[in-house]
Amino acid sequence: MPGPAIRFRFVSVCAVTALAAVLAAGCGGKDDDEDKPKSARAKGAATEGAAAPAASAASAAGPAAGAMGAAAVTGKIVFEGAVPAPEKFKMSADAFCAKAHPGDVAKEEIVVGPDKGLANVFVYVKSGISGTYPPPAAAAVIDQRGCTYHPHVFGMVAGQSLDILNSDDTLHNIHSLPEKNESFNLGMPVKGMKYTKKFDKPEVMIHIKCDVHGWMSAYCGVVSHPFFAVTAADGTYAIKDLPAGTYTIEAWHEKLGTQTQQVTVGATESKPVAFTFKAGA
Ligand SMILES: [Cu+2]
Repeated sequence: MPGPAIRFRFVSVCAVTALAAVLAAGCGGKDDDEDKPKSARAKGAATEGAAAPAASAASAAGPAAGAMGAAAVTGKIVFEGAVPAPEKFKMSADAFCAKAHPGDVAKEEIVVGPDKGLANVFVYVKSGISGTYPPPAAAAVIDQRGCTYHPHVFGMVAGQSLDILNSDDTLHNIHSLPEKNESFNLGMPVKGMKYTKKFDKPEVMIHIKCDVHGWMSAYCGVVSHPFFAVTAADGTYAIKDLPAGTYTIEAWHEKLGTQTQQVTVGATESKPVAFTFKAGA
């Protein structure tokens, strides 16, 4: 597919964004995803779900479409040691937010559930995946609701749409702070507003914040394939539909850093990979 048409559309989007938003940081006309030709992505879409013989199909046309499989990596991530008391704050700076949360609010950072399960850990296959995976048609969603982000930590496939909602009757200004992707900075003054954005390149993690409410914070992991998960309140996660292979699994936590482990799974195997995080480690 020709590059110029894509670039023209990209520049137009930036121009519209600049008019609509306070600032369009990063709209500098960078080339759009040069290493993943559209033809390869289209090919991936056509064969997604099939047990494709990935490696042998690689040719001058580009990398082969990635296969979906029936293996899984699952586990529980725990916090070891005394759980630090969460920092507390008040939302009194904004009447709407204060009404939604009249008392002290605990910062959503180190969230430990029953049996020491650590929530909000982004777990993904860091290496070992071959082939290309087109982004899913369905958008990921982040909602500004009750003056917090829902979800607080989430994952996306590069190129997937992100629907940004404001469910609050107050102004939010959602501001992404990527290093490899285009930034956005969008004022959303009206309840029910929606923007749709994309991150085109893999990047773990992208911080998202609100310029109006300093306590609002979220993190988005963008990967080149669909093999990621976020731990639930009890610290458990599951990465499913993996092809057989040997993988490096990385677990990321916003305050506790990252850890990696290697795992090998057969075609229909499900293997546990557990991580333990400690404060100050
Ligand atoms: Cu806000």
